[in-house]
Amino acid sequence: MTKDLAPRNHRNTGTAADPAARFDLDALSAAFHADGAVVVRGLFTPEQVALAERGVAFNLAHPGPFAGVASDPSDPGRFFEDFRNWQRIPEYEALATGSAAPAVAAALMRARTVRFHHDHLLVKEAATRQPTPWHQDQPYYNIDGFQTCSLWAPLDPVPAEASLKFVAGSHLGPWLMPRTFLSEEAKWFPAGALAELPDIDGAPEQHRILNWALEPGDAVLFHMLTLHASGGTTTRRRALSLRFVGDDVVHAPRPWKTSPDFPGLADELPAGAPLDHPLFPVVWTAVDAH
Ligand SMILES: O=C(O)CCC(=O)C(=O)O
Repeated sequence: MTKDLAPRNHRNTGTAADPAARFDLDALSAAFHADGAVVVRGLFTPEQVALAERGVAFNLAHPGPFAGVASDPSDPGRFFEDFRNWQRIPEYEALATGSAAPAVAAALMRARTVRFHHDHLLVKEAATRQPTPWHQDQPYYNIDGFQTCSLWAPLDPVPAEASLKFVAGSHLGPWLMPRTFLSEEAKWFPAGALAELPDIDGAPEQHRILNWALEPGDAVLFHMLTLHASGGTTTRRRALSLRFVGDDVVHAPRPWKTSPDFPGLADELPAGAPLDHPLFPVVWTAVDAH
C-alpha cells in the first residue's frame, strides 16, 4: 500500500555518504533512553537551515487547513502553529527524508524502520507572552507504541528561557491528560481518563529539567511521552518539528479529533495496524531489514 519515499538514508555504515556518521549515535541513544530528550548540535547544515527557512516562509504565507493561533488576541506577539504540510511543501519533505534527521531518529529509537508521522510548524513572533504549557505529545496523536521521536529545530537563535525544557525520565510514563494550550480544555481523552500533570513549575526541585540554548542547525530530539514546555519570547522564534516513529508504532484511531487530525484515515487503516500508508512514508531502513 505504501508508496515509500525511496529511503535515502540507510544504516550508519561510517561512509562519507552517511549524513549521520558524524554523530556519536550510541552516546545519543543511551542519553535518549535514560532521559527522553537529547540535543544534537549542527544536525542540519547551513544549506538545510536555508531550505527550512524557505519552507517556513511559504507555510506562513500559505497556511494549511490545520493551521491555528495558540495565543490570545491581547498577546503582543503571536503563537502560530501549522501541521501536516510536507506533501505540499517540498522543503519539509526534503528535510524529513534527505537530512541526517531520520538516521539520528532511528538510532535514538533503536528502530529498524523509520516512518515520518508529520511536520509541525511553531512560530512565536517577537514579544509573544504565551508560554507553551507542559505536555506530552503522544496523547494528542493517533498512535500507540513506544518507538517515537519528535525533533524540534529552531531557525532563529533561541536563549534557554525561550527554548524547550524537558522533564528528564518522563518518557517512561504514565500518559498524562492532554489539554488545549490556550484555554487548558480537555478536548481529547475524557476528563478522568488519564492522570493530570503534576505542578512542575510549582515544585521544580522535584524534577530534573533539561534545557538548552540553541542555534539554527541545532535540534532537540525527544520521546513523544517526554513532558516539555517553553516560555514566551522577546525575539522571533521560528521552529520546525519533524515527528518520526519506529517499528512498534501502530494506528490508534480515536473517537475524537486528534491533533493533528487525519480525517478519513480510520476507514483505511484499522486500529492496531502498522502505519503502512502513503501519509507515513518510510524514510529510513536498516540495511539488512526486509
Ligand atoms: O515550540 C514550542 O514552544 C512547543 C513545541 C512542542 O511542544 C513540540 O514540538 O512538541
